[in-house]
Amino acid sequence: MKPHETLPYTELPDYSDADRIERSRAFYEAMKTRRTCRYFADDPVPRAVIENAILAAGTAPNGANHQPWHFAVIATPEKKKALRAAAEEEERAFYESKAGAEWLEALAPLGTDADKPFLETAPYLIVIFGQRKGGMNPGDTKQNYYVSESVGIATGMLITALHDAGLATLTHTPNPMKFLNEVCDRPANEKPVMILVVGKPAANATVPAHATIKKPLDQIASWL
Ligand code: IYR
Repeated sequence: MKPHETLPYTELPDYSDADRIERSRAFYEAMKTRRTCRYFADDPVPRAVIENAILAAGTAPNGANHQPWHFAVIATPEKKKALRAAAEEEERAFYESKAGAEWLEALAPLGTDADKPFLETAPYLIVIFGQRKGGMNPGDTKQNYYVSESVGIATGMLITALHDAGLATLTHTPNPMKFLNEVCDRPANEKPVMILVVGKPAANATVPAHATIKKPLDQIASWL
């Protein structure tokens, strides 16, 4: 390593091997209950939960620690309505022509269509942007690196934090998403990556059976 300013590594708990196995098993059990949700209750959720989850997402590993992300939290009925109208317009074009037969066939077991009522029902829509430029400090115009990887990891951590707080999420990606810059008042050099719909599931919420089938370990991992 080259000389650089350092601090001691974070103190991690010195678990026994048995504890590590048990904790990792319990964490898997907890994560296994996460489901993408398309039916939300309109119950309010404290803003502090969202703030803490975003802070957790902001600890994600990322390119050169430039932290190339922005989380625009939409919580007002007016903004949700505007976002829904714009998203549904894109979705209608997608389902009517852009998707194509193969894509529509892949989506059939999920039952999705262009109607997105949850965009107005759920208490929060977190619009996640990747910043191509920005560096670490406000006003910086430095190049950012590995933006999609960094934002993808942060989004995974955000979803995990919200699941841990007992909230349901939906990763929603209308296509194209450029309209989100205007709705969220973000500069043109930021790229909308996805909308994370957040809230409690509706009392009668269902999930597609298709989505509950997960690949077994021997299909997703190899040991060399
Ligand atoms: N964005 C559309 C279509 C869609 C695409 C995929 I790939 C999905 O896994 C789910 C939906 C929509 O939200 O309906």
